[in-house]
Amino acid sequence: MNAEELRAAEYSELWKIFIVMTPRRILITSALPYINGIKHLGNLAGSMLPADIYARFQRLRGHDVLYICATDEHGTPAELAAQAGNMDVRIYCDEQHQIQRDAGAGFNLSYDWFGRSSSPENHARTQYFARLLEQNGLIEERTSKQVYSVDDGRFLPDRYVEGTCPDCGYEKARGDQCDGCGRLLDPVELINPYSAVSGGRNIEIRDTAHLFLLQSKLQDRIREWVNNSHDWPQLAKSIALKWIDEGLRDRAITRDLSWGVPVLDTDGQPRKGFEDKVFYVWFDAPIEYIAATEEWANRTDSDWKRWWLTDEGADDVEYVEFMGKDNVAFHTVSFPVTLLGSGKPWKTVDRLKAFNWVTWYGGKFSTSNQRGVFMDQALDLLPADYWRWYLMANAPEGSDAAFTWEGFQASINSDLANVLGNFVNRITKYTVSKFAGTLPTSGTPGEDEAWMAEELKNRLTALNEHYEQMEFRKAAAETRALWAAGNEYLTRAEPWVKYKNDVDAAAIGVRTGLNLVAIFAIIAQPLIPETAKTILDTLGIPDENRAWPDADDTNLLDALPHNMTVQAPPVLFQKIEDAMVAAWSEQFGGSDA
Ligand code: B3M
Ligand code: ZN
Repeated sequence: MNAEELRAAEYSELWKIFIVMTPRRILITSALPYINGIKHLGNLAGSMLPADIYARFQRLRGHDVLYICATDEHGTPAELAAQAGNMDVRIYCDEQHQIQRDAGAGFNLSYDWFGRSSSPENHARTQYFARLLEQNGLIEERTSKQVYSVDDGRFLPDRYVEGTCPDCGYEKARGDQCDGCGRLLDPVELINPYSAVSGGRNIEIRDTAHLFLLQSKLQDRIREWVNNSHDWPQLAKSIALKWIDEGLRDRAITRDLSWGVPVLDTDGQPRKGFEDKVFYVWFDAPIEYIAATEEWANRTDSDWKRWWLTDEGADDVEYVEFMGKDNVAFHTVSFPVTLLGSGKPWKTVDRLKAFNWVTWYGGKFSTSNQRGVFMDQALDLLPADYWRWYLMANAPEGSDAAFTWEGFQASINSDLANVLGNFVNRITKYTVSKFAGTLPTSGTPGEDEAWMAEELKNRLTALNEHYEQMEFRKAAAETRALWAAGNEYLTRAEPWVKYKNDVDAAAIGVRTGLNLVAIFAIIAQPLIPETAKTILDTLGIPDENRAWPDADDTNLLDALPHNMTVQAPPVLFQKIEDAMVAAWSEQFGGSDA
């Protein structure tokens, strides 16, 4: 046996932290980011980041996880952004997809697949659902009134038209929504409408045909389905029921656009009267959750049906969705109508985690006004772990949460640099200097170790519960509390004081401390994966011994192989100085911006 094999063998003897159980199968999706432009930290905190953390936690627990996301590429935002940049929309999407993919990788988002809603798979799957829904009498062609621009020679759907909001009088309301009061609009409601493309005010309201999804017919079915979902957090359920109580309205699922999924007949030819129309982006976007899984399966020789069709093995899948609160209605009403209305055994969401907003000092993130930090900029300032930690410690769960540089600075300097960083450095450096870098074997556990073991058991149990409940703010707080308990333990055990008279008494403190370093890094993996890896690599802990610890394991504080060699990691966290905060406030907006 070489040294490494020997090490691994000792662990399997000593570190019995694997949970023996039948793995759960957990399908995770986070809302698909729009293609038009890189996302800001608020978008990240309200969908992709918590989904990643939950995926990492469940993988470390030994479960079978599939985490799927994609760019949402159709609709007017994509067309308009491409036009503004004088680009072909497909090339624009290719570029933007790559940018978002790179940003996701930079933040260590552990997607199993990051797809594209413009994929052939999604085109085909969207046709499939439209066909079934029509066969089942849930799609109907209706004539509807649309805004037509004589100057542009075209209809102006959604954001193609702007004008004055009929409700609040805001003069730059978009056709689909007013940014002044937040109300959802129908373009024909706008007062003094003008074309967002040409500015032309030569506007008429014309009749044209569209496909309508008859959501009203599924009202009872959807209510029953929502009522039967016991695992939805409060925010999601209340939003869903509010929509259902207001009565589900039939809605147009096609648009007068060229970029999107074309409306085809059963023979695959353009449907008559729909040659210049495509499906509405909110119809095909959620279908991409399924289609992205197909994209993944096609490229990895995997089986996607066992994740999505309950008669093909998906009956034991737990499906969890993450999103901002503005997306909840689409996921609790519209998408379920598509799935249930198809009449096929598609998997529907089991647990839905919705988030409030991250604000920028209480206001809005804004690219044009230079307020707020976007994903690519953040990584130019500091490593991903700093942002991941602060965004989750301050997650917008019970209410909106403000990003402030001052809060960020305090959280990083206190939680990461002082509480975790110092603990790791103190104990590893001490081992190197006083115990020749070897984990000491002498000494027996006493009162202090019993206290620590009890803390560990209780806090780990609580931490598991917070993660299972998808309470990320509480999970971060509990993680920090566990690190803080480690510091408290060292204050009680005082190995550096005892060393002078009783090396064995110091040894037990150091051994316990080193085991805590390993456990603290292991449980930090979902939140700050890079730093956790640095710590575990320096300790030389094999990958297979980095799984989530079992709170009931009584051997946790003496799991590391005796006599293993230990090094001190480099400084783990750089403190954020006042001067940095001042410079960043200047650059990105801050308290007095
Ligand atoms: N792209 C909206 C958003 O980014 C939308 C989500 C689609 S999820 C299927 O907020
Ligand atoms: Zn308004």
